[in-house]
This record gives sequence, structure tokens and C-alpha cells, in this order.
Amino acid sequence: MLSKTLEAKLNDQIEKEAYSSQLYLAMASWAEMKGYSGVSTFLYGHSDEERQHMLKIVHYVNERGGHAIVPSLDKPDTNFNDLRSVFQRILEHEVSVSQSINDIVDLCLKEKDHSTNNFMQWYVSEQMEEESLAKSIIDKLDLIGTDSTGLYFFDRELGNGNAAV
Ligand code: OFO
Repeated sequence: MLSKTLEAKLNDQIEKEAYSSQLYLAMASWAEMKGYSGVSTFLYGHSDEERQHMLKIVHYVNERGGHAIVPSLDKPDTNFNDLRSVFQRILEHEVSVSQSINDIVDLCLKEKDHSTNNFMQWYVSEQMEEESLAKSIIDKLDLIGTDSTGLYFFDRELGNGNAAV
């Protein structure tokens, strides 16, 4: 059985994952509108992944005797200066999500809730991957700068699922 404190924290995390999905969706739409079809494919896919992250917590809370609450969401940013600012925003967002996941793990340890701690470890690894992916994409964009051929190939590779090349 979940404690009321952990249940509330996990419900906050449901909201954060749902907001992540909306944020990636808004970025995907911006990228598609700008003609970056590969980047938009990547971001639409990521938006779906974030929805799955949210759903996993919804099921977990309900299975552990709590009540997962579906939240209302703030409108995400809809306009971005360029691709670099999109991925910089992603990095900042993921760093803040990692912090909230770490806070939940801290609470699990304090309450000796080993099941929830175990459940949250998947999120800990996922956040590490997401932060390092965003960093590596920003590094690539810094190398490319405003070179249109470079941006063309970057967009194509990201759309082909080669985010790490
Ligand atoms: Fe951005 O990953 Fe969810 O947790």
C-alpha cells in the first residue's frame, strides 16, 4: 500500500510526464511547420514515449491501492527560435524531471518503500539516457551552426532514428 505522501508525489510525477508529452508534441508541431520533417518525427515519437511514462505511473499508483489523478495541463511553449533552442529547452526540462524523480526515490528510501524504489529505478536510467541524448544533439547542432547542408543531413538522420550519430 502506498503512503499518502508517496501517492501525492507520484500524482505530481504523472502531471510532469503528461506535460512532457504535451511539450514534445508542441515542439514536434513547430518542427513540422518549419519543414524539419525528421526532427518532427523524432519529437512526435518522443511525445508518445512520455505518454507511456505517464501511463506506467497511473497503473502503478492504482495497483498499489492509490488513486491516479489525470491532471489538467498548462499550455506548453509553441514557438522556438531555432532547432538548438528546442533541444536546449528539452535538456533543461529533462534535468528538472530527473530532479523530481530523484526526490521520489529519496522519499521511497526514507519510507523504506522498496517496491516503489524498484519501480522508480527504470525512470532513473531513462532520465540519464534522455539527458545525455539531448546533450549530444546540442553538441551536434553547435558543430553544424547555420550550415544548411549540415542541418539537412541532421534532420534526415534524426528522422531515420539515428539520434546518436
Ligand atoms: Fe523525459 O522522460 Fe519521462 O520520465
